[in-house]
Amino acid sequence: MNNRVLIEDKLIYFEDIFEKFDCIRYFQLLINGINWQQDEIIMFGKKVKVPRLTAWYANPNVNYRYSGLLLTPNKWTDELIEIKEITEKISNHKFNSVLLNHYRGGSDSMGWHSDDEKELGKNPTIGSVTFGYPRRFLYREKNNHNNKFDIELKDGSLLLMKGDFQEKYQHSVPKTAKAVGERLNLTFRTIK
Ligand SMILES: O=C(O)CCC(=O)C(=O)O
Repeated sequence: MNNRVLIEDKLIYFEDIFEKFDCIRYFQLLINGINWQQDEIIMFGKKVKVPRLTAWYANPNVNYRYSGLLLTPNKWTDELIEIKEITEKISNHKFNSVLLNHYRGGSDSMGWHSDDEKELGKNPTIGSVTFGYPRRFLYREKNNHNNKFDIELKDGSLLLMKGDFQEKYQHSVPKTAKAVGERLNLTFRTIK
């Protein structure tokens, strides 16, 4: 397993935390077994569909609020618990929830944001696991948008965001015109 520090104490990238065989197995189990939904949010007074599929799995009564949506938890599946335990071991942190994103192709995306909701507390540790087709993950300083970086998140990788990363930086997964395959992303979180 290779690990690369992108910003000291804030952003660490681990390549190949899962074997190829497990990447394929988890990808199939998650695509078919997760209760995917496409939420609608209000933007500039209009209802718009979120440009990806999402799902929220968590311990009982662990709800999550973002973009005006209240997510109530699905029950953990066996494979999500396995992936969570591997992520916990590497990050040395316990998680009680996961937000899943399914990018069906290049026009599915995630806009600029920080995971800084109150429920996550100060300096949250978030473990972001990728299965499937690699996509570019961009991050930029909140105070200086020209200070922008990117990293390609590969199949079977873990990106650990911690310390004041959410306070100081924003991140996004932009649309792409390239012919890309499907990608699943799991962000393990600890709701207070
Ligand atoms: O898909 C990704 O790599 C990013 C996901 C993300 O930013 C989020 O769930 O908040």
